Parts: sequence; structure tokens; C-alpha cells
Amino acid sequence: MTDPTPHLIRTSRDGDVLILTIDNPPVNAFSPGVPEGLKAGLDAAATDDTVRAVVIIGGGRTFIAGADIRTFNLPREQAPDLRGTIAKLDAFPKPTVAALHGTALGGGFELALGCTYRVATPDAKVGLPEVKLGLLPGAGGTQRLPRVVGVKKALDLILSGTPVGAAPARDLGLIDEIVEGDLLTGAVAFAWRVADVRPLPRISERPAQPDPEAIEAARQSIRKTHRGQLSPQFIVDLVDLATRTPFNEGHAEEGVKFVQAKDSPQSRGMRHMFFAEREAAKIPGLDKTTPTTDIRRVGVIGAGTMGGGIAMNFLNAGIPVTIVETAQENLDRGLNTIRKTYEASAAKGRLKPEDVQKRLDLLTPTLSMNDLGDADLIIEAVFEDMAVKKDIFTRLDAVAKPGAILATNTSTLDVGEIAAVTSRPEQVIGLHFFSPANIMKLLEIVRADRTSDSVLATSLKLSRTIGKVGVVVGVCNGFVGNRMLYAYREQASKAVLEGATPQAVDAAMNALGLPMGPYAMSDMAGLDIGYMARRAAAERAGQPMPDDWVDRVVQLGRKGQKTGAGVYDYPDGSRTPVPSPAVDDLIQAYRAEKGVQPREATQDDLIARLTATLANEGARILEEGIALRASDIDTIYTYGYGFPAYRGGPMHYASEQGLTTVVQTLERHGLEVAPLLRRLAQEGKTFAQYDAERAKSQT
Ligand code: 3H9
Repeated sequence: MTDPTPHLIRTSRDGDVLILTIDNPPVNAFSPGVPEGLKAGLDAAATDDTVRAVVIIGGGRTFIAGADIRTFNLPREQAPDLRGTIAKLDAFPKPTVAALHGTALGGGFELALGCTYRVATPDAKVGLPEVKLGLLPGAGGTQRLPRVVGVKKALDLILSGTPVGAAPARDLGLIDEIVEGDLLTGAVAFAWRVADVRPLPRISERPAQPDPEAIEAARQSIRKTHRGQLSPQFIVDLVDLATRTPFNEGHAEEGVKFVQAKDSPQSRGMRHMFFAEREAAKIPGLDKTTPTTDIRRVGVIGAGTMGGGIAMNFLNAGIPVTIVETAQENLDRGLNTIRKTYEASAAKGRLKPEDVQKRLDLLTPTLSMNDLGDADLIIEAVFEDMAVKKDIFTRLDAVAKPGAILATNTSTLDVGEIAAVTSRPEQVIGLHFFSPANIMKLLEIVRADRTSDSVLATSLKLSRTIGKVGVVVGVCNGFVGNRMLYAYREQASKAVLEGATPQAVDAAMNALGLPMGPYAMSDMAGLDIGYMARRAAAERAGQPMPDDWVDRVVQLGRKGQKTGAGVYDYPDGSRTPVPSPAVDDLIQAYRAEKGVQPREATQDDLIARLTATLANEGARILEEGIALRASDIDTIYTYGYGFPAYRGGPMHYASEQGLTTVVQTLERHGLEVAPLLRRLAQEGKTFAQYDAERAKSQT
């Protein structure tokens, strides 16, 4: 037989089994060329009497990892026909075997479910992660999965989007056989065994049992877990539908809902985040040839909340840590917190009990910095005081071995100034973790003026090793995330001065999808922290501290949840914010003092004002070269500050609103518009276009 499939599919034969190999690296996404090749191969095999069965397998490192996400912006007629390809498989007159390795995800797994059989390597993973892109499985997944695993399990898998391993997938009936040894050989052997079995076991012909309780429970749960999101609601409706209609009807409805979800701003936002996160790892001037250091042992200075959390990242990754404190009491307290955190994880079943001790065994506590001589990376995590940090780095310079990376976890201070006290400023970098450092996924990697490429490349690699999303930023007060936070808080404060209540500001941000507004968040973190940072920044700039009603709240001794009172009251040790009459009085007196006549602000106006402020500060950060791309800013703000991924981060959100609208909002509130933002608005462009143009000019 001549090769009928010149596209992204390779065709071969093993006796009477036709093998279709998808060849679309790196992840065999279902791109244009894949459906054409598969369909042509199937058409040829259907009429060829010498073919008794078909095996579909992925070339390279994986089976199909899903529809090609980049094609979702194409006009419908140009989109690769995944649903049509699976329909062809479903109607195919001979057995089809999907041979799975790597990650069979989304449309890839749906294609496998459209085959008559599935075999997999022991380490393969299968799943339907579309919800993480604001989508739903749109190629039969919502209709086939409940027919195999039942409504409850199907909802668990599709709503979590978390892939499952081959063994649990086999136990669920999603995989027919696990192949030890060569996958293709095993798949062909399986195909021979089933070649004559009739009728063909088609999932679409099975019934799905109704489970109204599971449907109701899922509806309740997504209100909390996926607040404000569209696609999870569609998913529950469609899985329910699978139990009440013939396959074709449910499948048709799934197609309609998929397009609705795909065309929604929510999915555009989440798809933007998918690529933004991956783009952040690409730094102009660095490539695979940039040398990196192996980080085999880490030192952490400071066993407080931050130092302890930082240490845990490395212990979790199996990297030994030496942790240094100045007093035994502080060291003991820090160790105790780490132990308790691990024990709590084990109690919740998130960590095997034996792993608690294994991780603690990797930790060496000490009171002497001299014990850091064998560390490849040392991270300083003491309080924000330049003099203290300079002293530590001077001492570290004397103790650390040549080539060791010296990092500071400062969230505000000039990393270059800290580096300058050492004899090796090129080895110094900022690694800004976010609290709680063992949980938050963001790592701002602060490149100072003399940081070497190798130290930067090592830090980026390390961020992946410890499961963080590393984003490279430059030096300025607050770097990217905190600098934007300062501008946002300042604007929130002005909005309150002008008439909004703190709870209205928080409710607006909550409605946008942030888990907490600025005041609930400051109360939780400690109001005095921002106060001290502002005071220190003013001192550094040699200016008086700007007057702000929030600072007067702190001056009353109301430091947030920890003192039972901040912007809100927290009666009887509760963590639920309650509006405070005392703060209300304080705000009214403050307005009177400033001669401000309060006026109401609508929720939409508050959202527009605060998000415009974020984008405006972001635009300045971009202009100054502190961030490399607008998408990096989105990654930082989403992973570090709770901006909802389905809004795509503040820069993407501003582009969705239209940058002209954003400029008008800023002007309406008397704010100075960043020149870059004004220019893009005038040119009718988005921040994504700005990123794309810059990337082009750099190549
Ligand atoms: C879907 O299937 C809808 C259907 O239900 C219905 C349709 C009708 N498309 O992550 P990595 C790129 S929705 C396009 O660094 P890893 C990625 O951008 C889809 N490109 O590797 C990167 O490019 P670059 C459901 C994709 O080993 C490169 O591949 N599927 C896609 O760490 C390497 O990626 C998903 O949501 C794609 N689908 O992780 C799965 N996937 O080198 C999404 C990856 O230029 N993918 N790329 O930066 C993943 O979860 C991970 O990529 C995977 C590999 C686990 C596969």
C-alpha cells in the first residue's frame, strides 16, 4: 500500500495491522495536518481487506496532548476537525487501538476514547484538563467519560482537570491493558488478539446511569471551587445530559457549548495564561548553551515564616538544606513550624507519613553561618533592613565557596546595592518568594545590574525543580508585583477618601474574582507591614511619609487580624472581617479634614479604576524594562496576587476592556497615564501585540 497520508501522520504495517503514527512534536497537538492524515489513513484501511485492525500511536515523547490551543483563535472552518476524526473512528468497521504514552490529554484522550480499545505504558497519564483553559472537553469527553466511569467520577476528573496514571485509569475501565516493554509491539499484539471480536465495543453505544445526587453535589461545589466561571457549569450540565439523551444529542450539545466556552473572554484569559507562563521561561540572550550550576545543597538564613517556607521547597524536592538562625529559640521555633506543617499535610493525606521524617532528615539547623561553606545556593530571608542585609552578605562572601549563588529574598530593596558589598556581585541575585513560600507558585527572579547569565539560567531552572513559576524582573522598589500592589492600594485608599467604603472596595475586587480585596488582604498580612514599608521608602527617598487614612488606622494600634482589629473588626478572635464603626468614624473625620464631599462609587467604577491603575503601573514597568513582557506581568499578578486566571492577568484584562477605555478611566480619576499605555491606545493595539512586536524586534 502506498502512503496515503502525507501530512503529520506516518503510516506503516505490521502484518495485517495498520499503524498510524502522529508526528507533530513537541507534544503531538491536534494541529492542522493531523486530522487530514488520520482520516486518509482510516479511509484507506477501511477498504483494504488486508488490514484487520488499526493502531494509533504518538511519535516522540507523548500521545496527543490535546487540541492545538493556538488554533482556537482561527475561524471555525480552518480549525482542525477533531470531532469529525473521532466520528470516523467511532463508525470504523474494524478494531482501532489507541497506544498511549506520555500524556494523552484533552482532545488526545477523547480521540483515544473514540477508539474501540486503549492500551498504555505504565507511566502514561490520561486526563481531560480543558477546564483549566476555561473550556470543556469538546470532542465527546463529556458524553463518553460518564458512560465508562459513571457520573460522579467523570465529574471529578473533568472538573479537576487532573490527569490520572495508567493503573488507576485501567481500574476505572478507561484503559484495557497496560503494556510492559515496547508499546508499539504490545499494541500490535493486542490488536491481533481483538481483530476478530465483534460486535466492536463502542463507548458511544453504552448507556450512562443517572446520578442526580452527584450532579447536585457538583453544582454546589463549583460555586466555591470555580466561582464566577462559565465552563464548569456547562460541564455539569453536559455530564447530566449524557444520562438523559442518546449519545448523538448530547454530543451535538457539547459541540455548541464548547464553542461558547472557547469564544468567551474567560477562556481567552486562561489560554493567554497558559502561554504566558511558558513564555516567562524564555529570556533573550539565554539558551540551552548557557551554563548552569547543579544545586545540590542550599543554605537558608532566617528560620522565620519566610525562611522556613523557602527551606521546605527544597526539602520537598529532595535537596538538603542548612538553615541558620541567630538564637537557639528562633531556630527551634522555625523547625517546629516546619515539622508541624509537614505533619498537617500528612494528616490530610497529602504526604506519606514516612516522608515527613525523610524531609526533616534533609534539614540541618545551625547557629553558625560558617556551616554554609558547602552550599551551592544561599538564600537570605531576614527582615527588610538594608544595613542588616549588607552585613549578612559581607559575611556570606567570606564563608560561601567560590561559584556559590548568593540570593536575597528581599521584596523591596535594591539587589544591586546588596551585591556591591560582595567580591562577587555577578553571583548575587534576588529570589523573591511569596508567602506562604512553600505553597505560592510564584518566584520573582530579580536580575541586578551585574548578575551573570549563568546565575540567572540556574535560578530559572531551579524554579522548575521546586515547582515554581519563575519570572525574571529588574530592580526597582517592589519589583513588579509589589510595585503594582502599592499603586493599587494607593488608588483604593483614594477611592475610600472620595466616598467608597472599604467593604465596597473589597466587594468589587471579589466580584472581579480576586479571593480577597485590598483591605481584607492587608488585615490578614498585617497592616503594619505596609505601613513600615511605606515609611522606610519615604525615608530612603528623603521625603515625609504621605498622609493616608490607612496609616491612621495603624497608628490606633489596629494592625489587622493579629491584633483582632484592623480596617475591619475581628471580634472574639474570628477571621471574618466585620465592618468597624471606629474605622468608619476615622474615615469620615479624615474626609472632613481634607474637605472631601463623599460621593458614591458603583462597583463597576471601582473595578475599572483599580484594574486601570494596575495596567497603568504595569505599562510603566514595561517601559522601564523592569519586566520583559506584559505577559510576564500577568503571570506575576495571577500567581502571586490572586488575580483570577480567567481574567488573564491585569494587562490582558486591560486589553480586553480596550486600552482607550482604560486611558479614559485613568483620566476620569485624574491619574497620569503611562506614555506606553497612551501610545498603544492611540494605535488601537493590545499589550499582546506590544509583546509580539518586541519579540520580533529581538530576533
Ligand atoms: C482540547 O483538547 C479541546 C478539546 O477537548 C476539544 C477540541 C474540539 N496546543 O508545557 P510544555 C506547547 S484543549 C498547542 O512546556 P511539558 C507549549 O506551549 C487542550 N501547544 O511541556 C510549549 O511550546 P513552547 C487540552 C501546546 O513537557 C510546548 O508545547 N490539552 C499544547 O512541561 C511544550 O509544552 C491541554 O490542556 C497544546 N495543546 O508539558 C494540555 N500543549 O515550547 C496542555 C503544549 O513554544 N499541555 N503545547 O513554549 C500541557 O499540559 C503540557 O504542555 C504537557 C507537556 C503536559 C502536555
